[in-house]
Amino acid sequence: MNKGTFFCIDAHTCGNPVRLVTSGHPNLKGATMSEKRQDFLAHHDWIRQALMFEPRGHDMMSGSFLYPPCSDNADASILFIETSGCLPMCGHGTIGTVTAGLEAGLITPRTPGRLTLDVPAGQIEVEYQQTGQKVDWVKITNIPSYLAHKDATLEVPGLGRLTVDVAYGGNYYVIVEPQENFPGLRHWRADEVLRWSPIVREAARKTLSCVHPMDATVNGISHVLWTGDVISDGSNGANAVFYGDRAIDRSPCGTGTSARMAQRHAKGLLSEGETFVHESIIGSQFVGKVEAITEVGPYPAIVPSIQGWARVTGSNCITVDDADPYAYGFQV
Ligand code: PYC
Repeated sequence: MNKGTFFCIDAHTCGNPVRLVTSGHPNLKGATMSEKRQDFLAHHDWIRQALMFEPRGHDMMSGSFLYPPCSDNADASILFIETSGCLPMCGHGTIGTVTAGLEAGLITPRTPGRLTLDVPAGQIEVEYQQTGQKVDWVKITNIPSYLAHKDATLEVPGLGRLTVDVAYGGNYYVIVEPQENFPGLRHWRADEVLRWSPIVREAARKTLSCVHPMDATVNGISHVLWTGDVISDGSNGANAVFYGDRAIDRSPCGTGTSARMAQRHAKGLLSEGETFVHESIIGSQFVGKVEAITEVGPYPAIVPSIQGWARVTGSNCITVDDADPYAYGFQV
């Protein structure tokens, strides 16, 4: 039986995939995107599994659905999907969704060049530049980001002791700077990042609790951000962000860049108004900036922005049929 047919626009943001699903949206219960995210995970998660996992997707696949705004002041809402679940916020996903959505005429801004978007983590502001049909760049003013744990010690089985920070930028990140048991990003191969990241994440989850002070459904360390030497001109920092079970972000990671700016600001390494050009494992760049200082519950926080670009690579029509033993995907 055909369970669903999904039209999609495929794009990438600075190298990382974004699959904007343009049909087959489930009706989601809830007044906010946080509530709708919970409803999607409880009742419609098969759609994510079918569209993100192999054979229709792959380890790095991520995507989104556009929904009508939840708030009176917003233009639209985004639900993020990826191999690990539905992220509260995704920076590269937003840049790709806005680019593909505007170019296809699926988003109608009330003010040209600006959007207000509801996402599960809260509300974000977007600025963009469009030349003809093409979107040149997208800048997100992200939700407030903060340092949750500073200089925590982890005993990582097989690797040894690591000193790490944990910061929130829409998801919770363990941030690992070069040190005795980690020589730095450019001294490790990608397969070493893939090998150690789940072990580091598990060690961090065991000892470092993270619950968002304003929304307890946003909790738990989901990503590991390794840092190291830059390879691209103009970069102030480099990262490899691990997410899901075996993915390294090809983009510089919007929520990861926000988390790293919050970490650096809290440690006195980045000031209000300063920019921070962050590069990915492949050298692609986002321009980050500390836009303002704020608070998240008891935590001093920043309002970060991230600017990057996306390109549409094509469109496809995906069918999910129960008769296919791999209708809901698999992971190896
Ligand atoms: O850009 O925020 C991001 C992101 C999260 C996971 C992969 N990319």
